[in-house]
Amino acid sequence: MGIIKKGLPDCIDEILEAYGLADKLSDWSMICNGHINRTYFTEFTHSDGKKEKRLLQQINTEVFKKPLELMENIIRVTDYLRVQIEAEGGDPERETLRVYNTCGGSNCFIDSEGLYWRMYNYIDNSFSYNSIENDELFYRAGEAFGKFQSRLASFPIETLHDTIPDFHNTYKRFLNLKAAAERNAAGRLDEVENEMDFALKREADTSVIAELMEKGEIPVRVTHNDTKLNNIMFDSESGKAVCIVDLDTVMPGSSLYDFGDAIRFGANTAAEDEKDVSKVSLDLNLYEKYVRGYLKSAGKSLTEKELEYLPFSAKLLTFECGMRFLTDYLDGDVYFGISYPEHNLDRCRTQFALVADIERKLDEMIKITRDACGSLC
Ligand code: GN1
Ligand code: MG
Repeated sequence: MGIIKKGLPDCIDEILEAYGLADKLSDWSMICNGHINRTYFTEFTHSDGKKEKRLLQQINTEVFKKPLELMENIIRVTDYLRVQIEAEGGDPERETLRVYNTCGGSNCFIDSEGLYWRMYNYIDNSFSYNSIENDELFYRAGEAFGKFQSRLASFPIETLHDTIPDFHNTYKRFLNLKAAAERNAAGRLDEVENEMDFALKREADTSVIAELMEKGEIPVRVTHNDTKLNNIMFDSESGKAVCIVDLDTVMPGSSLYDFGDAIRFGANTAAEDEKDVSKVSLDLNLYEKYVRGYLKSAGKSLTEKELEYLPFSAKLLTFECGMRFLTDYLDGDVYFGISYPEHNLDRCRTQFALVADIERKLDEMIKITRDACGSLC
């Protein structure tokens, strides 16, 4: 087939061969979503004329150092979800991810350059959002991540690998930031004096959730760990949330990580990398929508302690993400993809501005959460 492959990975023919799809590629495009992996939409035309759409993704092994364990986690969790979705009368091909095997039966393919590739089902007639277009949307996002959590409430967690240890251990992230400041590898420390001050003043917050977990005061759960709004696919026709994607960081963790990170991204009145921090604030109305949606589907599976710490988790996860962007800025942008030299610094500043606004609004967030918990009973 005469499809133009310029822009596709160099090893594309090798990859397609491995999946039994050589010479069948009839369409493709790059999907620019996320700061870590390389993702392509691909369409294949089989010899009987049938078309099949798949997602092709290169796993970033700089970030995901244990790609095989990561794939095992994804397969275990999606297999488990598939059974639940079927039992609920849903369509597992649309409501969760499916990992395709290579012809040799592997769940990913390592090309001759040593790069790791995998293929997923493509959730057709669906789309994701990078910002909230109406409040109802964020209610549905809360419901979707709540459902993800509650469907996995009885999952045998001991079968999951800890693929990135301490991923949301905010205290460790704080120590990493201090170490990056000491190294000053990119020579940028002078520029970030205010941001460093902001971070150092909040050291005490950083160990709160980690300590609750260590003491067993909140349970270890299967968590997504990257609950950005754009990791939910919505149905193009009904507008309903259909599928949670980007399962790379599915690991044992705390429900508070997933709740806090979703608020960080979705309830911010500005984009994650907004340059004008005066546009950044925590939208209390959106916060309430998410809480209500989330509690509707996950509320009954959460403990009192988890419920109590929901508002704080929004602050902590926002702070953590800001510290990670600042660390990467100090290190010379070695982790997150960037579009311009100050990108990580701008991202850090929006996160810290949001933390400051959450601090101002924490009492109101606590009240909203209590009221929503009250209407749950
Ligand atoms: C990264 O690539 P993406 O957008 O899915 C990061 C998350 C951050 C997020 C910030 C594995 O996720 O932890 O919260 O950027 N993923 C990893 O936008 O580090
Ligand atoms: Mg991600």
